[in-house]
Formats: sequence, C-alpha cells, structure tokens
Amino acid sequence: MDAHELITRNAAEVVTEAEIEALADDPEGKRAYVGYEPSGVLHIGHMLTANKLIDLQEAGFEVTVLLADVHAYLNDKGSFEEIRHTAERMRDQFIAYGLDESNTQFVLGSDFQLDDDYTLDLHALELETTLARAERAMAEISSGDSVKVSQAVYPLMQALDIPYLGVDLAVGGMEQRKVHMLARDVLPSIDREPPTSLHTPLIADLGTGRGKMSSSEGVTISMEDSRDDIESKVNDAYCPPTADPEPTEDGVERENPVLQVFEYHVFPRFDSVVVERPEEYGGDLEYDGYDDLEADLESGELHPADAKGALAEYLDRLIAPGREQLAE
Ligand code: IYR
Repeated sequence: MDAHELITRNAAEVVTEAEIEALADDPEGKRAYVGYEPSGVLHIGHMLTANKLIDLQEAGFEVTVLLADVHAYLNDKGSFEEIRHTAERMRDQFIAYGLDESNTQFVLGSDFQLDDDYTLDLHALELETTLARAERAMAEISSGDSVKVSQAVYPLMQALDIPYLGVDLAVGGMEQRKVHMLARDVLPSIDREPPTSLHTPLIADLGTGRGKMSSSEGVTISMEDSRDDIESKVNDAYCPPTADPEPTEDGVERENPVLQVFEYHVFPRFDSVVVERPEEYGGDLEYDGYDDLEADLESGELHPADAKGALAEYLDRLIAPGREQLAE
C-alpha cells in the first residue's frame, strides 16, 4: 500500500485533499497527532483513531499522542488530580494496543498549555472568536447541557495545540471537525498556518446500529472487557444481513455496526480474517479484505451468527495485550 493509501484509507474526510497529497509525497519525518481526554480505560472510540496513527507510522510519520488533561478538566471530567492519574495509565494501554513505542511521543497538555506564551496566544484567539462559533465547534464534544465559559476556551486551546506541538497533521473523529475548521480560520490571525486535518468515521452503537458508539451510552467495547464480555456484546449486536439497513420506523438512520467494526477495526490490523464454520455448514471461510466479507453477508453465504463469532475472536485478539497490561 502506498503512503497516500495508508494515510487516507478508512478516513471519512481529509481537509484538504491537496494538502494531504503534499504530505503523502514526502511523509518521512512528518508528524501527526491525536489528542485524547484521559478517561478510565481505552475503548473502541480511542482505538479507531489509534488505528489511523498506526497507519501513519507505517507511512513514515512520527506520532504525538496528546493526553489532554487540561481539556478533560475544562470538559468537567473530574478533579485535576484524578485526570492526571488516569492519563498515566492510558499511555501504557496505547502501547499495548500496538502503537510503535519508539516513534510515539506522549505529551501531557499541562506540560505546555500553562506556559505564558501559550496563555497569551490563547487570549489573542479569544479576541478573534465569537462565543457562538466556539459553542458550535463544541456541539459534539461538550459534556453536560449548559454551556460554561470553559467550553468556549476548550476549542481555542485545541486549535493552539497544533502549532505548539509542531504537527503537520491533526487527526480526530468526525466529532472534532468543527474544532479543526475553527483552527483553520483563527490560527492565521496569530500568524500560524491553517492546519491539515483527517477525520475518522463515527461508528454506530453496537446494540442498535443507531447514533454513535460511545463510552457513556449504549454498548461499547473497552480494554477492560473479558473474552466473555466481548462475546456477549457482539452476540447481542444489531447485524441485519446488509451493509445498508432500513431506517427505523420513526425514521432514525441505522448502520450495521458488526460490519463497521470489521471494516474499521479488524481488517486494518489483520492481513486476513478466518470465519470458522463446521464442515456441515460449508467449512471455514477466509477473507483477505473487507469487501468480500460484506458481499458474503449480503448474499447469505455468511450467516450473521458466524460473522459475529469471528468478530468476537478478532476483537479479543486486539484487546488481549491491553487487558493483560491492565491486570498488572
Ligand atoms: N477534543 C478531544 C480531545 C482533544 C483533542 C485534541 I486533537 C487536542 O489538541 C486537545 C484535546 C476529545 O473530544 O477527546
């Protein structure tokens, strides 16, 4: 796979395509980053952007993981002490998950976000940004209903992180896109380059196929899950025999989360996937890529129950190193 393919595979969007092409032409030594609010344990949402970081490392990039302790604090995720403690544990889980340790720099937000220069630049961005714009940028990130001043500061700090960390590419889920667009608009006002960004898709809730899979609601997979937990969650997952399910009766869009997890979590990390089946049901199936598995589910060649069995197996393999690390 060439650098451009590695960088863009499974991305929902890149901003802009021309800027990504320039990075793909000469990726060696370029730096990409994702920021994470430290939370208890790595879950499938973190793992989606982590997969992209692994792709980028393979393409020649260096990677920074920002453990965004100050951002978590501003987003009301607990006391600063608690958040700091969690951040330390998360680092080890990312390595266990498969990030290349020799080429991953872990940075705590509080290591540079409390410096004088950063604070003054932040105030300059505050002067450039309306409250309404900051609030819009946070629509899919903020916790709680009422808007606090901290939530207006948050996206401006996220914008400022990009030049302060010296990165060439900002990576995040689609829920981060409005922050990155805000960054493109405001950073030039303090003589900084508008950043290039890449956004990963949102995956639907495993149980219902609706909305987005998240750690706070519905069913998700985390590194704390035992093999049995994974099996029972995947067994109960919504998996019609199609990649394009009908909306619910009241018009809510649905996805097939079992297929999405195969596409975005399993195939990027394994060269091939074997679905084990007894001889009487046709014997094992082997897939070298996602499209063939999707086609077989749609044609009826692959039964949803067999697809789920394989999904639980491969998710367990992805999670096992982190689970062992957590048990230490
Ligand atoms: N907004 C992210 C956390 C975050 C991301 C980046 I990229 C930063 O520079 C700072 C914080 C979240 O929702 O988890």
